[in-house]
Amino acid sequence: MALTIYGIPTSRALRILWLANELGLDFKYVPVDFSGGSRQPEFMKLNPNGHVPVIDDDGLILWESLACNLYLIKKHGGPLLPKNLADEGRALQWSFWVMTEVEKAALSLLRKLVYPADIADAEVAAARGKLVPAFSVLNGALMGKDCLLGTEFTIADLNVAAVLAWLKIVKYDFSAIPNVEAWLTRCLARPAYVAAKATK
Ligand SMILES: N[C@@H](CCC(=O)N[C@@H](CS)C(=O)NCC(=O)O)C(=O)O
Repeated sequence: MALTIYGIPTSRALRILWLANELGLDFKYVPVDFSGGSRQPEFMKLNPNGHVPVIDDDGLILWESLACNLYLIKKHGGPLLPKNLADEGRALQWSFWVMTEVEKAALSLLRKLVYPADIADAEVAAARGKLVPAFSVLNGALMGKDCLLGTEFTIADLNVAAVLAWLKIVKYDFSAIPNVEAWLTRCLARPAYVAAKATK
């Protein structure tokens, strides 16, 4: 078995499981949770940061979920691979964008839902304040387009949608950004995503 994915579908491993399904990869799934499992000494030999996900691809150990996805798409190619260098640049841009402009704020809203006592209302307000301008950028980028790089669903869409999926869980109000809402609904209806969520 060439590829092993460590993590669980309720963690950021979901993004990698989603891509592996899109690519039709044969992989081994090792469920490591984030409430202790990722801090076990054996696992920390794979990722000294103590986080999931991790992949082991024929002996190459990688962590950082979106880096794993950018590696896997480049290795395996297929319809989700950007078609030229400019589009590859755009895919990198959107992947870094979602990590830096969206992920932390989205996680605050998700954590407020799951651990309400741990997250102050001020943090939630700050998170919402950060998301509004970021989503205005995304909504503009999706104006008149089915997908971030044009008409085809690519790794750019997968990496961004995988982060925004958390906001579906918290029932974030997307009504002011209809392009984002429609695009996200399409992305999350993909069979590979639905199957990834059910990984056992
Ligand atoms: N930037 C990293 C973040 C990894 C991360 O924080 N993973 C969480 C689960 S989604 C985790 O392992 N938390 C448990 C811990 O840090 O002990 C990535 O995208 O892979």
